[in-house]
Amino acid sequence: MTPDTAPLLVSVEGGVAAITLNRPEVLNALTIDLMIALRAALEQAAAADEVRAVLITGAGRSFCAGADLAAAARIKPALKPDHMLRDYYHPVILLMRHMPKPVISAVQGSVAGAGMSLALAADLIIAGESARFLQAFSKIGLVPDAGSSFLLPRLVGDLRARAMMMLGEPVHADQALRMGLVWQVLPDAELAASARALARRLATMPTLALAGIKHLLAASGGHSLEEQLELEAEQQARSALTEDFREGVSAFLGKRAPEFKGR
Ligand code: T3D
Repeated sequence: MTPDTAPLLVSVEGGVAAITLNRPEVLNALTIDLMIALRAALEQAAAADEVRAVLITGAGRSFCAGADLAAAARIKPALKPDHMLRDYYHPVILLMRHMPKPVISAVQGSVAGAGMSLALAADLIIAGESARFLQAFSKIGLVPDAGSSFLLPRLVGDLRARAMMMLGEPVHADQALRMGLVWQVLPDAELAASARALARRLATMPTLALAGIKHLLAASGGHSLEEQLELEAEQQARSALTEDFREGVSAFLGKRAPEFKGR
């Protein structure tokens, strides 16, 4: 396998780990090999000090068409879907949600099935105008998986999530923006450069504060107001001890731009 034919491409530059799903001939459909490589890339990005933001993209005309149905048909019944999900998908989704660094997904074309779950697991989703979000599961007699039934209603509300999941109709980029499913929609030609710029910007920010925001938001859904106030107070106490907080205040008082180090 040459680097160009690897199912996943990874590079690190300017504090950003850029991870590209690279099976464009099948719209980056997800195989076990790809999921293993994706998990490893995310684990490395989470552990590396020089990485302060992660960008996930898909090569070719689409971000991802979900699980590779041809590969799944070949390996069944050797590997049951629940084992497949637990062993290969869940670790990836959990890493994206919980790693103490911002994760962006930049999507175009079809964003379907577990590919949509993958996009939704990012902290920020930006889309090219060609993007079409498809809860493809019901079309083939499956239920949403890899986190879609958790993440989607929290983004767009219960009714819209139900409609997307039950009807399995595509939601186009402009509608996705109106629904609060994506942060930004851009012309496809500008997507890659804008996504890199956004990732680089996040990589210069106070990384521990961004990690704290992820932590707070992950907890808020299951907390009472009292519990969340307490967690905010604990988190703020930790944030106030960081080098970046000292730098932020010093830069503000010195009327200069801050230089955050992620510490
Ligand atoms: O058991 C388990 O694995 C459990 C886990 C399940 C998680 C899931 O993700 S379930 C949902 C799986 N995904 C789908 O059902 C979507 C299937 N794909 C489509 O419906 C369409 O391809 C799209 C609407 C996404 C895009 O349509 P279009 O017209 O733009 O492209 P296309 O011509 O259909 O696809 C291009 C090629 O990619 C084509 O190959 P070919 O004919 O040129 O050789 C097509 O077969 C291939 N492809 C697309 N999606 C998949 C795929 N190959 C394997 N698996 C796919 N999911």
